[in-house]
Amino acid sequence: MNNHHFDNPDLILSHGHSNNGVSSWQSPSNIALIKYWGKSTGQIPKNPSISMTLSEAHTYTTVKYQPRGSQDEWIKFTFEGAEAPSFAARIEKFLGSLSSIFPFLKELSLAISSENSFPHSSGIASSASSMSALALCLCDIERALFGTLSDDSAFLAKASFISRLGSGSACRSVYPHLALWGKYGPLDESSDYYAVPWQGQEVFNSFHDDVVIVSGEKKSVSSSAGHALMDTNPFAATRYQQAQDNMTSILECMQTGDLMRWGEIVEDEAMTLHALMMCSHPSYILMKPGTLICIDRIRAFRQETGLPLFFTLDAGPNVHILYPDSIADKAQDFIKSEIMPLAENGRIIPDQVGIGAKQMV
Ligand code: 2P0
Repeated sequence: MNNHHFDNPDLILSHGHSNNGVSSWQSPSNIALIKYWGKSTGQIPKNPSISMTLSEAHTYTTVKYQPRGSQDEWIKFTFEGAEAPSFAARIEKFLGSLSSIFPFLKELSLAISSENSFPHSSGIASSASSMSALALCLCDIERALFGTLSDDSAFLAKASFISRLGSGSACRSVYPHLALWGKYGPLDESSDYYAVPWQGQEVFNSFHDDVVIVSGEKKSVSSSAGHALMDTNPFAATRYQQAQDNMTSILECMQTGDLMRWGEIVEDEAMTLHALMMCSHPSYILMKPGTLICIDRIRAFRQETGLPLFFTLDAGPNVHILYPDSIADKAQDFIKSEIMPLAENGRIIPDQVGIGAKQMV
């Protein structure tokens, strides 16, 4: 298994067929519990990661395709109803890079439209949901035109592989509940090239993730730049080993349902991610003062109540509050009274673990 595994020169359209069609997919965002931070060329992760698939935060993408005439544009892209040249350029580059995997793309003209369920400038990353939605449409078009990928797990593995090439974390978005990406020795089916589904105790299938928007500003250092800074981080080797060890522990917790130990690992991963940013060269900080106050209040609440309510962080200042559905009432009372005042414009986006991507047309 390598990067060329999905290359297929046979996927060329025969002339005389109409080959018009449409594919629409909704694909969610995901939140990493064990973080992907550091990669080699070709979006190969330096360590395995595992995430919860969300449901409310998603991208809805439609791709209409038809045979391309000599005068036709290759790709027309609209985001939320308007032309979006910076996204269009990224998508065109991405699709151009897939010519050996989907040779038929050269023969088609594509009208791609995309929208997000979550507000723009909310600080919620959209590359995972948008790249996975597009990848699912492309695999679906292959399936419609060539009758390939009829097996659901082969379809999702290829969609995950293509998503990864668009944005690493996107490869985890296609599966329900939990997805593991990156070679993890004890799990034979794990791969650096695509994510695989993972099933824990039932409690993890309905976990809440309320996202506290501490700041919706564009962040000062992109994730791509952040990954690159791991190459010179003096703690990199220790970090990659820690991720392996944390993976072993968290999978155990998800098999036994040990929520308290689970939360300790999740918070350790969030803190490590941001500590790695702070000790990069050059150093940078993505947390804001409000991030730290949220963390303090979450830990105090847990200490006082003994309830399993935890935080994690993405590569940004916003705080993801994680708790099982069984304590939703108490958790939400706490969030409303103690956390809401720290959110920008009181904005907290409630989300919950979901069932993964869905075909719409
Ligand atoms: C993750 N993040 O595991 C980690 C933790 C953010 C914090 O992967 O360069 O947009 O497209 O592969 O996936 C964000 O980086 O980076 C990310 P690329 P991506 O979710």
